[in-house]
Amino acid sequence: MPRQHTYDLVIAANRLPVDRVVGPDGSSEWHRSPGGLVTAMESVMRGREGAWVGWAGEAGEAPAPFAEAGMWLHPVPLSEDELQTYYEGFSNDTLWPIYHDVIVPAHFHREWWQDYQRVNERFAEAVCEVAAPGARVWIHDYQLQLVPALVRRLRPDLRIGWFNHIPFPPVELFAQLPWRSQIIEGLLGADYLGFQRSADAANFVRAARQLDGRSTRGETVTTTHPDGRERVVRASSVPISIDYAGLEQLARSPEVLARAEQIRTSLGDPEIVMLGVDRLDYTKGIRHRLKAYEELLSEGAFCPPEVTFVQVATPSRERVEAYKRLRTEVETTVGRINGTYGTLGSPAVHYLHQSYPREEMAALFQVADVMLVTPLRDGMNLVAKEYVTCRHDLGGALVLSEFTGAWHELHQSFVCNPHDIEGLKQTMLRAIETDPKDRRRLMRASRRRVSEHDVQRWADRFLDNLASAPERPTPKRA
Ligand code: ADQ
Repeated sequence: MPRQHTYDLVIAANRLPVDRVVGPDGSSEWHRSPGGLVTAMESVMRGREGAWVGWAGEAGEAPAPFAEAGMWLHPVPLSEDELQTYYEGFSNDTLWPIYHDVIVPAHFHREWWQDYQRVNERFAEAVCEVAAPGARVWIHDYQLQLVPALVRRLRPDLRIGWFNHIPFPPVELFAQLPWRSQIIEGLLGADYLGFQRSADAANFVRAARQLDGRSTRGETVTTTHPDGRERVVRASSVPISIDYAGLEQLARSPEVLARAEQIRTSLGDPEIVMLGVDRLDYTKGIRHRLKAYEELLSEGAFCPPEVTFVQVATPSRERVEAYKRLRTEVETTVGRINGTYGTLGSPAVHYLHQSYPREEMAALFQVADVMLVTPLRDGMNLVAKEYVTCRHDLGGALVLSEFTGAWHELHQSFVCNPHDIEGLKQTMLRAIETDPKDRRRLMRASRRRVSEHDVQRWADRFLDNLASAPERPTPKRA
């Protein structure tokens, strides 16, 4: 792609969508990185010429901008200190807990906040550098909440949207943040704010009204400039999705089907395979899931090798204390369950603390008779959508927490409240025992929902809303 100075569509996200991989001969190349946002945005940028502003994944000086995967990638530098303060600190140890129901306590440090501001300024400057006059800017997630207002100050000609991948907390929790007003002000620099659920959008609007005295009406918040001019910002829900067609096709490929058979055989051909796939994060409800499974084993509801449980837990935020503790706890529990209920060659839990290619994930999904998606709080949860997409055979059953964004779309699943261990156990058993005909009906309905609301539709809706904000977009004719 030829180098251009500016672009009509600019994405800003904490991370660039690539990782540097160094070969044995010392040469390095960029590979597409794993993760929810990257999976989603890749299909959005396909066929569009745009720039992506983000951190390249290595502390220190940033590499020079480069073209990759049909995009102009513009790296933003982060120092080792800033990684600890802006990213692991303020983003993941202050905002992340507050935005996820304070499942673990949030930590407040003024130095973290200072670096969060400084890094947001750096991102805003980088955005302005690559944005063409009147360009659309799409800012992602909780790490960059000050960027909308900072960009507007530098470049009032730009159309600015922000999308929150995680929940937006109820006002009572958001109120704990010492810098809540600055964050509201940062976000209100946008023309349009997109959230996963309408409850998240409503939480933001309420926070702007109750904590910051802004005037609000329905989905809109009015901001008043010092010179008296008014601007209206719209906040609404646009639930993210996945590349349904692409993943479906992958899941039907002979290689993936063969690999699924192989996995089942290597698990010892159990009658029931249960599966969990998550970043190793305390929001995902892994401990609750293991507890329910352990109790079912101790009650003799089922036993290995007829039933087995595979838990894939992607390494995540390994330097943050709460994540270190979680890992120890999960691994101790897995050890205890296997020590008590496993037999030679048949562990009760197969625990994999690793990342896998998409093909392997698609094969695993096909092996899973029961998919356990039991977060205590999750903005959306793409795993739930990926699972049903891979089940073109209409087999399997999805156990889904009501505290995920996904549940608001996939009602036709086995709903659970992961805090209710007894209820979770019953739901797991129900998912196993339900008549396959009924399970197929549920699976068909969930698949239809995801196929009709894929990632392309999400992106189109976001960009339509951005274009028409602050008004509601005119619905497109079918
Ligand atoms: P995450 O919290 O990372 O995303 P999720 O939506 O489940 O959660 O996305 C995880 C992605 O990583 C999925 O595509 C999954 O297949 C993949 N993945 C997980 N484990 C893997 C492994 N071991 N190997 C390879 N791939 C693996 C955040 C929010 C979510 C929101 C997304 C997108 O927390 O609520 O759904 O962004 O908006």
